[in-house]
Amino acid sequence: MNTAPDDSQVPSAPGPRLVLVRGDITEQQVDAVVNAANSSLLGGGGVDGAIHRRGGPEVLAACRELRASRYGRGLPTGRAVATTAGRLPARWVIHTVGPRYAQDDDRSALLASCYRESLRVADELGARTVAFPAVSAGIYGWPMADAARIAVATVRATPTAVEEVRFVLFDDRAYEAFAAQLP
Ligand code: AR6
Repeated sequence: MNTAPDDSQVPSAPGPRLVLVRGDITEQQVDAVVNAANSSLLGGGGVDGAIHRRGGPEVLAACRELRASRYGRGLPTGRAVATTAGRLPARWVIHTVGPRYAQDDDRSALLASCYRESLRVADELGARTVAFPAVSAGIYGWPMADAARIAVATVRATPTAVEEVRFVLFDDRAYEAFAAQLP
């Protein structure tokens, strides 16, 4: 009799529960909130501006420290790094730098990397609940339907101990684009 283990019977990790919320990411009570940052880590508009405004000076101070210690040339596109969440109702902010959309250059691997790297950092922190915005789909111009497809597919394909991934969508258009990716 063949007693070799049957891979098909090894229970595989179920992966995080995917939740959609229409709202403001700075109001989410989660372990980690992901920021759609830029390489400078020094703030900007959109989600980045809202996170720094609501998180307060502690977040900026932590970002400046990262610039001084590890990212003098800026955080590369597709990477992620964590700081305190300051006054946000979360424990950490995970800053990731999405690619700018370019019609003549396929940068989707970099956008996927933002989600994968953010989950890797979340795992290092021990975060169990993580809120993501639609990275790159605002000021960086990524078409929303494609941004949603990459976000959901990448989170589904990434092994992680995170139990809940919450996509926090600011408007109906974003919410519907993400909803179209879920059963
Ligand atoms: N909560 C949830 N989603 C939001 C919020 C919020 N408070 N505010 C905006 N959105 P963006 P990007 C949505 O522009 O495209 C900054 O200047 C927004 O409607 O924040 O990655 C950085 O410093 C859109 O659907 O991020 C960079 O320079 C999505 O979040 C650059 O913008 C992402 O929009 C990054 O651009």
